[in-house]
Amino acid sequence: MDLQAIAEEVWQHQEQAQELDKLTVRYPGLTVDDAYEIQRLNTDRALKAGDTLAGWKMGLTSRAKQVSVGVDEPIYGRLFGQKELFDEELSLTGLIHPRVEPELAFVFKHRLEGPRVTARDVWLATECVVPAVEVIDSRYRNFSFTLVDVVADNASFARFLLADQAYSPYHCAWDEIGVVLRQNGEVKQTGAGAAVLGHPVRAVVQLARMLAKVDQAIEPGMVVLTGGITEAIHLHAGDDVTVEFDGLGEIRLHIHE
Ligand code: 0L1
Ligand code: MG
Repeated sequence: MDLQAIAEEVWQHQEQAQELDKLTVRYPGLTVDDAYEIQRLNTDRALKAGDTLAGWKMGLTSRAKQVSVGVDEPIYGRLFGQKELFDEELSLTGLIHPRVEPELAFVFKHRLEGPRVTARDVWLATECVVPAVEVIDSRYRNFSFTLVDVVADNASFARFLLADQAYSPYHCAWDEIGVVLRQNGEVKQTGAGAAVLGHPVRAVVQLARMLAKVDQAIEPGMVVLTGGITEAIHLHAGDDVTVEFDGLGEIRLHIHE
Protein backbone atom coordinates (compact mmCIF):
# COMPACT_ATOMS: atom_id res chain seq x y z
CA MET A 1 0.00 0.00 0.00
CA ASP A 2 1.32 3.44 -0.90
CA LEU A 3 1.10 5.22 2.47
CA GLN A 4 2.66 8.36 1.00
CA ALA A 5 -0.16 8.63 -1.56
CA ILE A 6 -2.82 8.07 1.11
CA ALA A 7 -1.14 10.68 3.34
CA GLU A 8 -1.25 13.12 0.41
CA GLU A 9 -4.99 12.53 0.02
CA VAL A 10 -5.63 13.13 3.74
CA TRP A 11 -3.42 16.25 3.69
CA GLN A 12 -5.32 17.76 0.75
CA HIS A 13 -8.67 17.23 2.45
CA GLN A 14 -7.36 18.70 5.72
CA GLU A 15 -5.91 21.74 3.94
CA GLN A 16 -8.96 22.37 1.75
CA ALA A 17 -11.54 21.47 4.42
CA GLN A 18 -13.18 18.93 2.15
CA GLU A 19 -15.01 15.83 3.29
CA LEU A 20 -13.24 12.54 2.81
CA ASP A 21 -14.64 9.04 2.33
CA LYS A 22 -13.45 6.52 4.89
CA LEU A 23 -9.98 5.22 4.01
CA THR A 24 -10.79 1.82 5.49
CA VAL A 25 -13.54 1.23 2.95
CA ARG A 26 -11.15 1.86 0.06
CA TYR A 27 -8.05 0.34 1.70
CA PRO A 28 -9.39 -2.48 3.91
CA GLY A 29 -5.88 -3.71 4.74
CA LEU A 30 -4.85 -0.46 6.43
CA THR A 31 -3.62 -1.07 10.02
CA VAL A 32 -3.42 1.20 13.07
CA ASP A 33 0.37 1.31 12.63
CA ASP A 34 -0.12 2.41 8.99
CA ALA A 35 -2.49 5.12 10.19
CA TYR A 36 0.09 6.47 12.68
CA GLU A 37 2.65 6.41 9.86
CA ILE A 38 0.28 8.49 7.68
CA GLN A 39 -0.07 10.92 10.61
CA ARG A 40 3.74 11.10 10.90
CA LEU A 41 4.23 11.66 7.16
CA ASN A 42 1.80 14.58 7.26
CA THR A 43 3.56 15.96 10.35
CA ASP A 44 6.86 15.99 8.43
CA ARG A 45 5.08 17.80 5.65
CA ALA A 46 3.58 20.41 7.99
CA LEU A 47 6.97 21.04 9.62
CA LYS A 48 8.62 21.43 6.20
CA ALA A 49 5.89 23.94 5.32
CA GLY A 50 6.89 26.04 8.37
CA ASP A 51 4.52 24.82 11.08
CA THR A 52 5.72 23.74 14.54
CA LEU A 53 4.93 20.76 16.75
CA ALA A 54 3.34 22.37 19.82
CA GLY A 55 2.63 19.05 21.49
CA TRP A 56 0.28 16.11 21.55
CA LYS A 57 -3.37 15.36 22.06
CA MET A 58 -5.02 12.30 23.48
CA GLY A 59 -8.38 11.34 22.00
CA LEU A 60 -11.09 8.81 22.75
CA THR A 61 -10.18 8.99 26.45
CA SER A 62 -13.75 8.78 27.71
CA ARG A 63 -15.69 5.55 27.81
CA ALA A 64 -18.59 7.27 25.99
CA LYS A 65 -16.37 8.20 23.02
CA GLN A 66 -14.73 4.78 22.90
CA VAL A 67 -18.16 3.15 22.77
CA SER A 68 -19.31 5.49 19.99
CA VAL A 69 -16.28 4.52 17.84
CA GLY A 70 -16.42 0.87 18.96
CA VAL A 71 -12.93 0.74 20.51
CA ASP A 72 -11.46 0.26 23.96
CA GLU A 73 -8.26 2.25 23.64
CA PRO A 74 -7.36 5.93 23.37
CA ILE A 75 -5.45 7.41 20.44
CA TYR A 76 -2.96 10.24 20.05
CA GLY A 77 -2.52 13.07 17.57
CA ARG A 78 -0.25 16.06 17.03
CA LEU A 79 -0.92 19.71 18.04
CA PHE A 80 0.37 22.19 15.49
CA GLY A 81 1.52 25.64 16.53
CA GLN A 82 -0.24 27.39 13.66
CA LYS A 83 -3.56 25.96 14.84
CA GLU A 84 -3.37 27.46 18.32
CA LEU A 85 -5.96 30.20 18.87
CA PHE A 86 -4.63 33.34 20.47
CA ASP A 87 -7.93 34.98 21.38
CA GLU A 88 -11.59 34.18 21.83
CA GLU A 89 -12.39 34.33 18.12
CA LEU A 90 -12.84 31.16 16.07
CA SER A 91 -13.32 31.51 12.32
CA LEU A 92 -15.17 28.70 10.55
CA THR A 93 -12.97 29.25 7.49
CA GLY A 94 -10.94 26.11 6.89
CA LEU A 95 -13.26 23.94 8.98
CA ILE A 96 -15.91 21.44 7.83
CA HIS A 97 -18.21 20.57 10.75
CA PRO A 98 -16.31 21.61 13.88
CA ARG A 99 -17.12 20.66 17.44
CA VAL A 100 -15.63 21.93 20.68
CA GLU A 101 -14.80 20.09 23.88
CA PRO A 102 -13.37 21.14 27.27
CA GLU A 103 -10.04 19.66 28.28
CA LEU A 104 -7.18 20.01 30.76
CA ALA A 105 -3.80 20.71 29.22
CA PHE A 106 -0.47 19.75 30.81
CA VAL A 107 2.55 21.89 29.90
CA PHE A 108 5.98 20.30 30.35
CA LYS A 109 9.27 21.59 31.75
CA HIS A 110 11.18 18.28 31.44
CA ARG A 111 11.36 15.58 28.78
CA LEU A 112 9.06 12.64 29.46
CA GLU A 113 9.75 9.38 27.70
CA GLY A 114 9.81 5.64 28.09
CA PRO A 115 7.58 2.58 28.25
CA ARG A 116 7.42 2.59 32.07
CA VAL A 117 6.43 6.21 32.74
CA THR A 118 4.27 6.56 35.88
CA ALA A 119 1.98 9.29 37.23
CA ARG A 120 4.84 10.33 39.55
CA ASP A 121 7.11 10.89 36.54
CA VAL A 122 4.39 13.02 34.94
CA TRP A 123 3.99 15.28 37.98
CA LEU A 124 7.76 15.82 38.24
CA ALA A 125 7.98 16.74 34.55
CA THR A 126 4.93 19.04 34.49
CA GLU A 127 5.36 22.81 34.69
CA CYS A 128 1.65 23.62 34.94
CA VAL A 129 -1.89 22.51 34.19
CA VAL A 130 -4.14 24.85 32.19
CA PRO A 131 -7.86 24.77 31.35
CA ALA A 132 -8.25 24.40 27.58
CA VAL A 133 -10.65 23.75 24.75
CA GLU A 134 -10.05 21.65 21.66
CA VAL A 135 -11.89 22.19 18.40
CA ILE A 136 -12.15 18.85 16.61
CA ASP A 137 -13.17 18.55 12.97
CA SER A 138 -13.13 15.10 11.47
CA ARG A 139 -12.43 15.29 7.78
CA TYR A 140 -14.68 12.24 7.32
CA ARG A 141 -18.20 12.60 6.02
CA ASN A 142 -20.71 12.84 8.91
CA PHE A 143 -17.92 12.36 11.49
CA SER A 144 -18.13 8.66 10.61
CA PHE A 145 -14.87 6.71 10.92
CA THR A 146 -13.11 3.71 12.39
CA LEU A 147 -10.12 3.82 14.74
CA VAL A 148 -7.73 3.50 11.76
CA ASP A 149 -9.44 6.33 9.84
CA VAL A 150 -9.40 8.75 12.74
CA VAL A 151 -5.74 8.10 13.60
CA ALA A 152 -4.76 8.82 9.97
CA ASP A 153 -6.73 12.09 10.23
CA ASN A 154 -4.60 13.25 13.20
CA ALA A 155 -7.30 12.28 15.70
CA SER A 156 -9.67 14.94 14.27
CA PHE A 157 -7.45 17.74 15.63
CA ALA A 158 -8.34 21.20 14.30
CA ARG A 159 -7.64 24.05 16.79
CA PHE A 160 -6.88 24.57 20.48
CA LEU A 161 -7.02 27.39 22.98
CA LEU A 162 -5.45 27.55 26.43
CA ALA A 163 -6.83 29.71 29.24
CA ASP A 164 -4.76 32.69 30.38
CA GLN A 165 -4.34 31.32 33.90
CA ALA A 166 -2.09 28.31 34.52
CA TYR A 167 -2.01 26.32 37.76
CA SER A 168 0.53 24.35 39.72
CA PRO A 169 0.07 20.61 39.06
CA TYR A 170 -0.62 20.31 42.80
CA HIS A 171 -3.26 23.06 42.89
CA CYS A 172 -6.20 20.66 43.15
CA ALA A 173 -7.42 17.14 42.44
CA TRP A 174 -7.80 17.37 38.66
CA ASP A 175 -10.18 14.43 38.49
CA GLU A 176 -12.63 16.35 40.72
CA ILE A 177 -12.75 19.52 38.62
CA GLY A 178 -16.29 20.14 37.38
CA VAL A 179 -16.90 21.68 33.97
CA VAL A 180 -20.00 23.35 32.50
CA LEU A 181 -20.16 23.94 28.73
CA ARG A 182 -22.69 26.55 27.59
CA GLN A 183 -23.74 27.52 24.07
CA ASN A 184 -25.48 30.90 23.79
CA GLY A 185 -26.16 30.83 27.53
CA GLU A 186 -27.74 27.37 27.55
CA VAL A 187 -26.07 24.51 29.44
CA LYS A 188 -25.18 21.84 26.85
CA GLN A 189 -22.75 19.57 28.69
CA THR A 190 -21.42 19.02 32.19
CA GLY A 191 -18.63 16.74 33.34
CA ALA A 192 -15.68 16.21 35.66
CA GLY A 193 -11.98 15.57 35.10
CA ALA A 194 -12.51 11.91 36.05
CA ALA A 195 -14.20 11.39 32.67
CA VAL A 196 -10.66 11.31 31.23
CA LEU A 197 -9.50 7.75 31.95
CA GLY A 198 -10.42 8.19 35.63
CA HIS A 199 -7.84 10.98 36.04
CA PRO A 200 -6.29 13.22 33.33
CA VAL A 201 -2.77 12.32 34.49
CA ARG A 202 -3.44 8.80 33.20
CA ALA A 203 -3.86 10.17 29.68
CA VAL A 204 -0.34 11.60 29.88
CA VAL A 205 1.04 8.32 31.25
CA GLN A 206 -0.59 6.42 28.42
CA LEU A 207 0.60 8.93 25.82
CA ALA A 208 4.23 8.66 26.98
CA ARG A 209 4.05 4.87 26.84
CA MET A 210 2.46 4.90 23.35
CA LEU A 211 5.09 7.36 22.11
CA ALA A 212 7.89 5.16 23.48
CA LYS A 213 6.87 2.48 20.97
CA VAL A 214 7.71 4.84 18.10
CA ASP A 215 10.78 6.44 19.74
CA GLN A 216 8.99 9.73 20.40
CA ALA A 217 8.73 11.75 23.61
CA ILE A 218 7.00 14.68 25.26
CA GLU A 219 9.59 17.47 25.01
CA PRO A 220 10.09 20.46 27.34
CA GLY A 221 7.67 23.27 26.45
CA MET A 222 5.17 20.93 24.84
CA VAL A 223 1.45 21.03 25.56
CA VAL A 224 -0.54 17.82 26.02
CA LEU A 225 -4.32 17.93 25.67
CA THR A 226 -5.53 15.08 27.84
CA GLY A 227 -8.94 14.44 26.27
CA GLY A 228 -12.52 15.69 26.28
CA ILE A 229 -14.13 16.05 29.71
CA THR A 230 -17.61 16.13 28.12
CA GLU A 231 -19.06 15.21 24.76
CA ALA A 232 -18.10 17.71 22.04
CA ILE A 233 -20.82 20.08 20.76
CA HIS A 234 -21.36 21.32 17.19
CA LEU A 235 -20.40 24.93 16.43
CA HIS A 236 -22.25 27.42 14.19
CA ALA A 237 -21.54 30.98 13.06
CA GLY A 238 -22.72 33.46 15.69
CA ASP A 239 -22.39 31.05 18.62
CA ASP A 240 -20.99 32.20 21.92
CA VAL A 241 -19.52 29.28 23.81
CA THR A 242 -18.33 29.41 27.40
CA VAL A 243 -16.63 26.71 29.41
CA GLU A 244 -16.60 27.17 33.16
CA PHE A 245 -13.93 25.20 35.01
CA ASP A 246 -15.00 24.98 38.66
CA GLY A 247 -12.88 27.45 40.65
CA LEU A 248 -10.39 27.84 37.79
CA GLY A 249 -12.08 30.45 35.59
CA GLU A 250 -13.79 30.42 32.24
CA ILE A 251 -12.86 30.13 28.56
CA ARG A 252 -15.03 31.97 26.03
CA LEU A 253 -15.16 31.39 22.30
CA HIS A 254 -17.03 33.45 19.73
CA ILE A 255 -17.69 31.67 16.43
CA HIS A 256 -17.87 33.56 13.14
CA GLU A 257 -17.77 32.86 9.40
O1 0L1 B 1 -10.17 14.57 20.91
C1 0L1 B 1 -10.90 13.58 20.72
O2 0L1 B 1 -11.28 12.81 21.63
C2 0L1 B 1 -11.36 13.31 19.32
C3 0L1 B 1 -10.84 12.02 18.86
C4 0L1 B 1 -11.49 11.65 17.57
C5 0L1 B 1 -12.92 11.31 17.72
C6 0L1 B 1 -13.80 12.42 17.24
O3 0L1 B 1 -13.49 13.07 16.24
O4 0L1 B 1 -14.84 12.60 17.87
MG1 MG C 1 -9.99 16.23 22.37
